[in-house]
Amino acid sequence: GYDLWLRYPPVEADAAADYRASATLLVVAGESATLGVAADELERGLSGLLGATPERAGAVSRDGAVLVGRAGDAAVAALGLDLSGLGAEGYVIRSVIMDGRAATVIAGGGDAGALYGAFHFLRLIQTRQALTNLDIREAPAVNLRLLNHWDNLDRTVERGYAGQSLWDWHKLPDHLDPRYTDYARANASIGINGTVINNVNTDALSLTGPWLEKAAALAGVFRPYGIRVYLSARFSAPVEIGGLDTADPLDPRVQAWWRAKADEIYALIPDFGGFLVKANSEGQPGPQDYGRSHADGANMLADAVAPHGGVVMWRAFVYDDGVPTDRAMQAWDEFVPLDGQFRDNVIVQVKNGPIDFQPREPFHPLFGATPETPLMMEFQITKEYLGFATHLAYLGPLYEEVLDADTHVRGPGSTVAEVVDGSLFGHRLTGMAGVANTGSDRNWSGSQFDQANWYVFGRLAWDPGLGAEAIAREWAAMTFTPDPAFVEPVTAMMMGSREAVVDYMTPLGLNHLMATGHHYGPGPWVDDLPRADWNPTYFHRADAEGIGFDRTASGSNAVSQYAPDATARFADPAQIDERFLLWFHHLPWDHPMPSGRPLWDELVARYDRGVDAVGEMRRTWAGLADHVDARRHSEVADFLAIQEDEARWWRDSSIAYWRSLNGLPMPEGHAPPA
Ligand code: GCW
Repeated sequence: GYDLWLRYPPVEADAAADYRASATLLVVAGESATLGVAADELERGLSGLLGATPERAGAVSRDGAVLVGRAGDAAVAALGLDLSGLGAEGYVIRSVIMDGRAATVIAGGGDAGALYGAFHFLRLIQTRQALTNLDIREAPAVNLRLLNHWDNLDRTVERGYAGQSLWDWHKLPDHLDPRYTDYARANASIGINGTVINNVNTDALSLTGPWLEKAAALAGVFRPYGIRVYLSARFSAPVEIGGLDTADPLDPRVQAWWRAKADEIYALIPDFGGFLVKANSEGQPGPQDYGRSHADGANMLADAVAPHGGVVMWRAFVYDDGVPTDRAMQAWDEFVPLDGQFRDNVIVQVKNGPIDFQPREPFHPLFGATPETPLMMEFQITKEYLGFATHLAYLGPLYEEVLDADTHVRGPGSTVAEVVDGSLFGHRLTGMAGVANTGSDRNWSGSQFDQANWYVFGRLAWDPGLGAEAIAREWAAMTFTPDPAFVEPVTAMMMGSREAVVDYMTPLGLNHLMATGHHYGPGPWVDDLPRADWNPTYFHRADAEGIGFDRTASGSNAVSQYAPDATARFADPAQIDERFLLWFHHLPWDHPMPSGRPLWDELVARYDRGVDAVGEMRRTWAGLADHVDARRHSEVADFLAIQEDEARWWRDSSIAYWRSLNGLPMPEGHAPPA
């Protein structure tokens, strides 16, 4: 699994000849570190796929040349292609005639575009598409396409299920593990252009000289791949490492300290991206400790990095059990009043849903609620609440569901994707972050199929319109084999996998029912945690009469944080999409469902459906053994067996717990759980 989707095994003999005819020569139109790695990747990919390394040449001297370059390179400019509006990261791939010879040109607006184009060209072969009559034009939908690593300085990874941190801090900066280069290649291949290398629950030490040198060494490896390094910043660093007695953002000494710190960082890392900040959330320090607002805190850091072109990504994941309202409401309550108060180089980073990376949540009500403030999406790639690395859950449908959700803020069709790509309110600073699932495991992600979640995050950040299914198909073809006899059933299996997890863990809008702390396995009965808003009982509110969290006007009224049309839809149990039912409503156990069944029977049916779906996944995978090497096949098969056992564990223990409250018999025809 080490090679991810960049395996480049030989294409079938009958197809290879045609491909070879379209890749006889490799012509690099200019010189730069990035063009160098683009050419190396083309050479590596083409020689693997086609069994013949294309000759490198200075000019298109025969049919079938591949020319890679940037808009400004003479050989590219001479073609007179329309390369306007590509930006540095966009590219075109065109079949052209040069000096009477057939060639393919990969032309980037700038360096990164050329590299992305090279990966796209290889992907065409990896997914067995024709190389004739190419007319491809691509540019990314959002500017900041980042991984967020929750990696600690001791190499543990918060919510990481794939071994230790990739960053071997102890040996940095003197030893550069070749894996850093492979990490950069993988990210560049899916358009990721930045990485926040340290945890948002951060240690101020990461901003001290020795650690900055380590960060600079990583930045040096990533730079040719178009990837910038960012750091999580601890708000109280001026006190902890700066010798000040305050971190008050309005104190001139604090402001000066951060400006000097930014200067120090930029001297080491000239293209440093900026800071990510978790403040006044789950015990982290922040501006509110000094009676200041999130805007005061963010702006102070923004002013420090602005002279260098840096940004501040300020997280909106805030909640506090001292606040009497519903936990789902707090971010909106704190940030909407600050709309318009942030500097131009601040972007507020919002989790996809209002609670915390659950198997299913409605979209976060902040999306669309801050016309003056750009918001970036934060998805979780690592599966904290979806069974870690042992449960197979392809997250493409989750990401797509959120991006396609309609906020209704500017009438129907005002999707979350349009908030995030800046088009709804005309923002130029845009972004999407994914909490990484990478680690030192040989297969990077802790399981073969979790690689797909890294992949789909990058692809959707590049183009939210690509579609989770098309991306699954692409990934399966590249990672295993393009044989449709494999790709089709695996794609279907992947596409249903997240819904299976929802069904056996948290059906019908239930959420946050996982066991304490680690969040693995069921714990809906837990009600004795030190903070009320951590208890599963806080979230499901089940009793003898009914189940669900009333977030309508008769309850917390969190539903009012959405735009009126969305609110109307969510607030009415007859109109609401039943996938969100118990998120917004507390209903009697006999509430009639669209299926005609009472709620209790429907709930049990969903648990069953989830367990059955995992059984079906096991059977599908077992039937595909001939298409996959034994090592990867058996690893996936083992994990699916674990998943099936644990899906039953979730179902049976959840049903037993609900019955202890409602005293209801099992629905007709259903045996009591084991
Ligand atoms: O999902 C929760 C996790 C914490 C995490 C926090 C956050 C980094 O359980 O481990 O801390 O969210 O996103 O800040």
